[in-house]
Amino acid sequence: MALVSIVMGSDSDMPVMKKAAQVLEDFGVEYEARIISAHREPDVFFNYAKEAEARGVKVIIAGAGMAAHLPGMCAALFPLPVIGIPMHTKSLGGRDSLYSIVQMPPGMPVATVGIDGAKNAGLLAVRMLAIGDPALLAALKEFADRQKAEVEAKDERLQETGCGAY
Ligand code: RP5
Repeated sequence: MALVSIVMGSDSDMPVMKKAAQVLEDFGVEYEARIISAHREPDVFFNYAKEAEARGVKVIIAGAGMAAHLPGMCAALFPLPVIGIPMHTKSLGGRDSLYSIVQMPPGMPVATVGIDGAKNAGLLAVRMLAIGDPALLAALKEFADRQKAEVEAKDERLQETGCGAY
């Protein structure tokens, strides 16, 4: 049963969105991935978002670009957390997507990550699920320890080689 639903407005969003999927796979979190456009197929979108809770979904990760209404409309129809990912765009550099997603009206929250921030969206979903899952919480702590070790290793290398090696 999918605990997280990843939804995107277009297959053109996939190169970014698959980074969220990768995080969920790394943590062993079951997920589903869908391409559903709130604008181009509103009826399909409505049914998807309305039925997600009954299917057992706990968190929706929604990515969209331009006039990016998909995450906000997910929040309107799905009562549990929605994480929005603004896609980078050619015309406005993703500011259009960011502003569309982040400026939700009071009472209807979307947890918005940075432009193309799919990795953080995946990690935020894992953190939400870890509230009630001690094994997932332990895995998150191990992940943080590994990240720390990677930075320390980079600094050690810098101390050995100096800046010229970069
Ligand atoms: C949005 O419009 C999608 O999320 C995508 O980021 C953007 C462009 O879609 P395509 O024209 O590439 O299908 O709905």
